[in-house]
Amino acid sequence: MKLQSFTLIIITIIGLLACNQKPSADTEKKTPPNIIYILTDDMGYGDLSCYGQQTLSTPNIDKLAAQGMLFTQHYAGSSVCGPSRAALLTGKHTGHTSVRGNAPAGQLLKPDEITIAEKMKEAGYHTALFGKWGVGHPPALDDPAQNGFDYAFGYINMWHAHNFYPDFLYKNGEKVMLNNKQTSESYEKFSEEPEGRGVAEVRNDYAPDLFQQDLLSYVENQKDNPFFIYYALNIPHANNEAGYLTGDGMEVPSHGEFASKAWPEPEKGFAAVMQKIDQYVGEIEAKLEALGMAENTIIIFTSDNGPHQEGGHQVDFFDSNGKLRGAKRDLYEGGVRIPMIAKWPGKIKPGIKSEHISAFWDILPTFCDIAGVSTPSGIDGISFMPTLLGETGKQIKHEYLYWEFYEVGGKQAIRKGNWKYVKLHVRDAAEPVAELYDLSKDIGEENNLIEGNEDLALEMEKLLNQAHQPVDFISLFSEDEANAETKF
Ligand SMILES: [Ca+2]
Ligand SMILES: [Ca+2]
Repeated sequence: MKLQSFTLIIITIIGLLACNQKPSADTEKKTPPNIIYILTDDMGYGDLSCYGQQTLSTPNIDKLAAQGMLFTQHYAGSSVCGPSRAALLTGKHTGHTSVRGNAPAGQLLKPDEITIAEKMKEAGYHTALFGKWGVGHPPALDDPAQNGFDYAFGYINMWHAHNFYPDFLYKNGEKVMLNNKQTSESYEKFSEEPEGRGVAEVRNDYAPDLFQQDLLSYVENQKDNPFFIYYALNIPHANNEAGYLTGDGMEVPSHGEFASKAWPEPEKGFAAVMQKIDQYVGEIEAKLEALGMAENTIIIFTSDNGPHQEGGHQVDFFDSNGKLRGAKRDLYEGGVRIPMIAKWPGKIKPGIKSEHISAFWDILPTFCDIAGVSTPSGIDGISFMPTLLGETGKQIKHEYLYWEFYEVGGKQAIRKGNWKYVKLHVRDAAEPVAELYDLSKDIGEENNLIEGNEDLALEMEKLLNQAHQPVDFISLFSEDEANAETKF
């Protein structure tokens, strides 16, 4: 009898322990972290103070870096918007994505291509896009929904996204009118162009502010479900059309504290826009804190390509590319190496700098790992989850990174270890030129080491051929399709 009671007590205790453990295991399984991926537009490697910016300061983004991990060798998918975003969403580099450039028309994500948003949905996330879609040309008005986004508010085509005071935006494929009005001059000039492109004379609703407000209220409404936010801000990009009409494409509601600076007007605008980005990041952090969600949310902050020199802004004015060579449309480091900061409380150790070599096509498999779903086959990306968790010994490395670019004569580039191979004029009348740099000693790509390293150059040529998969709408090696150039 005594033994029976004892056994009963033991069984009860074991049962209670099991009950105690079960809910916590379930809770962990049911609440994967929210993901907020903030993609700025044309922000360079040197634009943030945590990456060495000297004139402007970005205190909120610096704080994010201090609380998380700063990547020194992260790369965009391409050196312009459309293909970079396609590489991001599909986990494939530009030798494999179905979107290779901003032009010509006829290139779009294909229905059978699996996107990050589709994988996040599979993992039970609610998925939302705020800002600029701009993937392929010409995208359908519900293209974000066709590619896995439950909610989408912003611009669909990338030329519309030049205009910071547009007449309208799109919410879930439906037009939403704003309290702005284009100038008649801009209507005349750009009426044949992709919808929404132009310059406003009546300026009330600054689109990035609308995205920010909408995002903050979305976070409040979604606080009980895991969510994936793709925040594709269209700043500090220029309104190129305003650049042509007025000489100043850096549209922003106010120059604020920079108004009295002895700087050209577009540079005051650039400074004010960078400050806005930093404030937005601070507001998102504050909102997550207020809702008690900061601990279970991973924030990644990055840019879609190198710094622009458009709308009157000069790359050198604030040294937007830092020590790197080149800018947007280059395959030199300045065109594709970009800041990336990741904060994940309790998982990523604070204040770490990682030199792991990674690229946009690694985001999809990394997010699959975070959400606990399988990674699709046939992609180029490698999850950098081990790096985030500090398990660097487990991190698989890329054999090489690859980019191809159809504008400005056509270019290809490879990064293999510390070697960078850049090939120019692959599709115009000029003779192709190949250059080789050792990034470990020459981050600014100043000393071309191709002479004397012919064997290595041959190996790189083999990799170029291996990485490039031809597509039917354009050839990388023929200049016949002259409209590969982006229209400004
Ligand atoms: Ca861009
Ligand atoms: Ca520089």
